[in-house]
Amino acid sequence: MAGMELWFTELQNENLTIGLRIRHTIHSEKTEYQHLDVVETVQYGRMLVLDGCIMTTDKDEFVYHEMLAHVPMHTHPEPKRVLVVGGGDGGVIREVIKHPSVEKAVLAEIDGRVVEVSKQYFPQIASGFSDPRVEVQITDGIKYVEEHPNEFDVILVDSTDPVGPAVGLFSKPFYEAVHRALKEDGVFAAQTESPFINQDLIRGVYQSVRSVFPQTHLYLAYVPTYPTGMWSFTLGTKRHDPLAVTTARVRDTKYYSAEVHRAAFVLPPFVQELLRP
Ligand code: SPD
Repeated sequence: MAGMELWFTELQNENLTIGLRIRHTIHSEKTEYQHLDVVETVQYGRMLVLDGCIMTTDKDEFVYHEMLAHVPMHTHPEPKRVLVVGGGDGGVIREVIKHPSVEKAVLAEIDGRVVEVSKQYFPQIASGFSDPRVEVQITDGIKYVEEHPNEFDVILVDSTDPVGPAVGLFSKPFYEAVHRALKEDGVFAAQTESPFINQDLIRGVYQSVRSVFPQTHLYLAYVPTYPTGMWSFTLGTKRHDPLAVTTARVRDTKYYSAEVHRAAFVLPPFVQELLRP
């Protein structure tokens, strides 16, 4: 109909939405675990949506994927074996394998349809899946972590929001299992939502990770299509100090740099306040 506009609306909480004008729906299905949609937006290109929540878009995906991958990867001096829990679209794995030291990168994703749909509709995000160092395991990430003690240099958790299948990925028993799955100088990082609307979650995750790892840090990045735009990541490390990073080993990035790495740990007072015990 002439003049008709289509809009996608994500209900971010009961008082807040984000709306994007869309051209059309490209793909829609109900997988074993969730509703999965791919839509073409006017502003951000193709967008992957799981259970009504924006996961990634062609135009801003680099911010989140680079920051979840490169901050912990640079914190480790020579990451060889890396595990990504979740992240079925492949964006984090694509960044991980930019590090020449990586010998093996495992993706443990519960929903195989996310991997397949991403390969089909987001080829530049999923490009890492064809790298021979990458192994995709369609499995429960929690179980995978529990069954692989002392195996990884870096573990990254690219989860959906903390509802449904992702709830266990925000729990202390999971962080204890991650600690066991890491080698003696391992580094862990997870996406931990927005400091504006997920304060209790950030507080809880930070204190849990802090009770498991000798060093815990929160860092921030700015993702336009995520609720409020300000996004947090929580990093736990057994030995290496993320604040000691002075040079970027990977240069093929659009958001990450050594300067951005250090600046990401500078927290506004209201975020520092969330981390007080
Ligand atoms: N509210 C959005 C949180 C999404 C975090 N994971 C996104 C997956 C992208 N690889």
